[in-house]
Amino acid sequence: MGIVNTTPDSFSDGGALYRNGALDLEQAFAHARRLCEEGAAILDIGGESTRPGAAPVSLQQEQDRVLPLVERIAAELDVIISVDTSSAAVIRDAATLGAGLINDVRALGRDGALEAAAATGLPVCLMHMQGQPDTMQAEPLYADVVAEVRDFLTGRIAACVGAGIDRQRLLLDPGFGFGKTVAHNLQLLDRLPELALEGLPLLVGLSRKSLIGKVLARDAQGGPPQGGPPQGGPPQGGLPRDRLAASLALAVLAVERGAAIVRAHDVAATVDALAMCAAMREWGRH
Ligand code: YH5
Repeated sequence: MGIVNTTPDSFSDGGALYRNGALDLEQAFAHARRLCEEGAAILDIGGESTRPGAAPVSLQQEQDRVLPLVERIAAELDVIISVDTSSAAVIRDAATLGAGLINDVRALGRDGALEAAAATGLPVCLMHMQGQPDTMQAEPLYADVVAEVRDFLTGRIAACVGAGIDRQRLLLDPGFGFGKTVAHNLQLLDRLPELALEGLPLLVGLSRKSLIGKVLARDAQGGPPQGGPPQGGPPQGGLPRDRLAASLALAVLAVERGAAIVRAHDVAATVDALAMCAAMREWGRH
């Protein structure tokens, strides 16, 4: 799953898709096409920044960013379109325009989202998050992170099924970096197989995330990093573009533990890494 982030504050690649403060549809589409050429089977289109400390966007802004791009990709590229949204209106409109998957970091928890998703008949990725994006990294706290994520996902599966969404249409995601310390993230990754509830496919998003910067200790002070990125300053733990090698390591570790879908910025490199995982899996069958 290749990431097409359309938010101007995304320090990973979103900013590059902007011209004169407005999303450049041509640039965004060119980026999407490149990710397809690099081997993405799914493109994840997001218009709300959910990185730690991010400010909320208006519905109108999100619609303006996401919907034209969904329409254009559906018309021109042979790829599954995932829409990274929590909004009922965006879920409905994106489905009408050709989206094939709903990816919600709030697991359809917002008003009307459950009903909107059910009405589309599309598959849904349910992700765990503790808290809200603006404050979630302040003080993540769990008695048992794996048990809490599992209980949350169990509850959201029940809510989806209750709203008429087919069980077999659900995907699960532990939500790496969403209200989690490095230790929480590593424990979730290590025990990923325990999260494949009811045998549902697991999606993981680890690409370029802050846990990498923290583990690699590329912060300016060289000391053990604390908290989230300073407001307006460079992200803690080195530039996200320096996180490719570590992102690939995490993708391989996740697939080894059963992840079915890897959400990634660097599609070509990730496809190569996962091709080696696939070759090893084939070998093991003989
Ligand atoms: C995810 O894990 N993540 S948006 C912070 C970064 C780098 C990247 C500090 N949407 C997920 O990609 N959807 C996002 O560096 C997602 N799973 C699913 N299903 C955050 C993101 C990012 C944040």
